[in-house]
Amino acid sequence: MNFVNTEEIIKSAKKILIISHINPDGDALGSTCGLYQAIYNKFKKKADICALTYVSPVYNFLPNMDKAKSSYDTSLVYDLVITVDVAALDRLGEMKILFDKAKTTINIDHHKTNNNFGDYNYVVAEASSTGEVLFNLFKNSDWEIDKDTAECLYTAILTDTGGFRFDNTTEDVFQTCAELVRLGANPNKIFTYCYEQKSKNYVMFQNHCIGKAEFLNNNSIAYTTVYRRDFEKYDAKDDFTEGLAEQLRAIETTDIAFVVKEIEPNKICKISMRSKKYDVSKICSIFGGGGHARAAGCTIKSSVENSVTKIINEIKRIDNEHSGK
Ligand SMILES: [Mn+2]
Repeated sequence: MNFVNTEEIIKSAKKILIISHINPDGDALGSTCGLYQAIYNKFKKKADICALTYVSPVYNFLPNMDKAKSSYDTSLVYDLVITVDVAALDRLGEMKILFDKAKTTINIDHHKTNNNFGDYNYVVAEASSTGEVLFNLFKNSDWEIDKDTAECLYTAILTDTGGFRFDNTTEDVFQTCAELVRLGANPNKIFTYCYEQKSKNYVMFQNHCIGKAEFLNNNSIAYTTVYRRDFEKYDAKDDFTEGLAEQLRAIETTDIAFVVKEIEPNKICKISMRSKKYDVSKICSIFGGGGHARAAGCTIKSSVENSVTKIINEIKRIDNEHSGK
């Protein structure tokens, strides 16, 4: 896969926009900033980049991150809009209007469910990350990967593989990252930026939530509840709950871990669920949610207490089916 079909389009486009999904993660931002740099190096052309809505300050270290806009002019019509790490168009949020109006669109992604919504599509489901897809596109098209681009792509791959731990951590990932390090990406520096810039409040909030975890079924089910008052106490941002379910899953006896997060008291809760062997996307789909087998989520319109009861009942029901009870 290479840019043979689209190089002329990128070259001739006067106004280019690079966007990713809302609430962008490391892959989304690393890919956005890396592609910006690569297009600049190749064509001496500055694209617009836009990142909505909650953008973690953790990624401020990325080259070109200072150029990312948090708002945009809806009257603009771009010659070319390139989406990176966008599985489906609804993931663009309000930025979809700019995609819809664009003269030409290019879709670069690695989600299996991507339905090739662009005029030109570079979707590689086997790739660990959009950063890895971009790396191969740049290599195969003889585009320069300078130090800044390498740092962006390395960040994308590092974060989407969970720090080289998830099952998408392939030999290709290490080959690619070895080359990115050769090109100037500093693994320790990037790791420190991505994973060791936590605020005191974040760590204390996570400890608080883990500290009140509950355990059921011989500790095979682990869960915790997070109320609005917990958020207020630690001045917690919405993403402070990230990683809580993984911490509970990491306990040796845990089969299923979940976190119930109060969104609106007595009305709406968000649930994130993790497992070691069960397909928790099935449990979440009962409540209108979904996701992957080992990581899924849903929203329940009820109080925290009722949500916990509903989920535990479903887990027990599925557990009984498994054991033939
Ligand atoms: Mn990704």
